[in-house]
Amino acid sequence: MGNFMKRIVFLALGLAVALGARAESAEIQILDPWVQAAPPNVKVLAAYLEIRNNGEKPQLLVNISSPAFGLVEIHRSVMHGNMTHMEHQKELAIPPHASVTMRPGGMHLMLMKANKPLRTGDAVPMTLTFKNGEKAEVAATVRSGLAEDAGGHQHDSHAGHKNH
Ligand SMILES: [Cu+2]
Repeated sequence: MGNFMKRIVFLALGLAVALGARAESAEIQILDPWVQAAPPNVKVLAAYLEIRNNGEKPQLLVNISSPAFGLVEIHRSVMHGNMTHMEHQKELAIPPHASVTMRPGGMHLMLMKANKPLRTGDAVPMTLTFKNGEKAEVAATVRSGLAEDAGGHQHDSHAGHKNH
């Protein structure tokens, strides 16, 4: 019986560790990652996503990498008169219990040095690394951003989704 109980405890501990790891990674959620479709000769693309911080502490996005691109940077589009200019940001802070939404005309991920042309519907794997060491793996879908550009209202995350 003693052995049996030990085995139960061991299983329970294993489960607790698994659940704990899952709860921790849910502190940061990446929602609706997508890449703006571009002509095949374009080597620089923009990606958008929402980063939600469910935790008690601020989170800092410090690095983004993708096997499909040589370099990924965090950019912010800012208007100078009639000209749009992009500022490179080294990191991006997400306050506790808040989210940062990247969208056309604002914050975006600049995907540079594309390894190959991307088509609408392709999935672009990306790894987002936060200062606390947490990593988020996402697959951003390549799609047209026309619906997004047309309206200035709140973005509906279900609008561009394909059901398969
Ligand atoms: Cu940019």
